[in-house]
Amino acid sequence: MFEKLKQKLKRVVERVSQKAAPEAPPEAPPEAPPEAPPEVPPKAPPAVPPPGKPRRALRRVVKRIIRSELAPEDVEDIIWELQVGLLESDVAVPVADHVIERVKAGLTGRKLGLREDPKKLADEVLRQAIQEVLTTEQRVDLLKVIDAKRAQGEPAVIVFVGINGHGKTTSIAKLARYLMDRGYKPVLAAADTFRAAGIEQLEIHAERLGVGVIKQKRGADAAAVAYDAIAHAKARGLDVVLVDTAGRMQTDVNLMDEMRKIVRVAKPDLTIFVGDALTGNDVVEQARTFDQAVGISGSILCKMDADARGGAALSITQVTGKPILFLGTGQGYDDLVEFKPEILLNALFAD
Ligand SMILES: Nc1nc2c(ncn2[C@@H]2O[C@H](COP(=O)(O)OP(=O)(O)O)[C@@H](O)[C@H]2O)c(=O)[nH]1
Ligand SMILES: [Mg+2]
Repeated sequence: MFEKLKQKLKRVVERVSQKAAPEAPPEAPPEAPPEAPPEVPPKAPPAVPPPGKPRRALRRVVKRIIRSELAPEDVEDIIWELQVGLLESDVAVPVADHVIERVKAGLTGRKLGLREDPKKLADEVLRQAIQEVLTTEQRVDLLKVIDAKRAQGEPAVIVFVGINGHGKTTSIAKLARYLMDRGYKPVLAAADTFRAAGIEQLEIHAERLGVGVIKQKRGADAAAVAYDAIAHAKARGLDVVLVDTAGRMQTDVNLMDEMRKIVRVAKPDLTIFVGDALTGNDVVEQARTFDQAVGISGSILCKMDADARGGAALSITQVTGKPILFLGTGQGYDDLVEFKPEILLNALFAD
């Protein structure tokens, strides 16, 4: 998972260690005279870090660091590499900025103790910054929500929204399995009435899982299907209604109107955005659009098994302010992982 971002972060950690290395390389040139122009201007970094230059600048600062602490301009240099790394890994600009601010604050003025390992310091500062990005004020405990409804004798209603092909139907099937494994009784609502294949796909999953599915004809009113499913769940004493919906593009006004209507009628306890991690920054924009239209409670990020860059996972929480609930890690029913920031952190910082 996240090989590229992992490599970038590793390099940043190495840079910090180099800067803070206890001995200067013997071939280090003398310190530049004060009138010499700075090689890495702090305000306007070059579009691409020139090879060689940062290294020379780095050697010069090494001496300073041995005596003192990481000065803002030294940090600036490290940060530049981190910024490029984050953006190349599809981390959204405001999120990259946030991580960078935290790393800057964490590194600037840090004095390394004699026994302190610079690698550890860099690791710790980066980890903390990323952990912050992945932590939201709002928390969602899916099972608690369902239990609370069950205590009232009502089914919990969960509506899934997101673009076609990104993993909604598959995630619903996985979640049905997850809930059944924990003793809950779900029913599926085929409210993706836009495509006949959408209904059939859900039916196939339902049959394999041994769970009920409520459907109408293709083109039927999606909100009516959700309504039927809720009535069915109440009548049968089922615990959870998982409502599949149509996708299309998030810019589609009709789609957003349809989602609003479903939400108005079904009054979901949770509205979960399902996104495809492979689409990078796009998925973040989609989550924001759905959140603005219907208000999402959190996200499921699919195809993490194939996600080489990892930016989406870092961005989506920060941009929407809503937690990631699960990660989709494959096409099987059991390929659903409860999200914890540690999962990403460990994947990113594993050796
Ligand atoms: N590798 C992988 N494929 C996934 C994952 N989630 C969904 N898919 C695949 O993505 C495709 C589209 O998924 P689907 O659930 O139909 O998306 P929907 O249109 O949003 O309902 C299917 O081929 C799924 O098997 C995942 O976590 N990993
Ligand atoms: Mg679908």
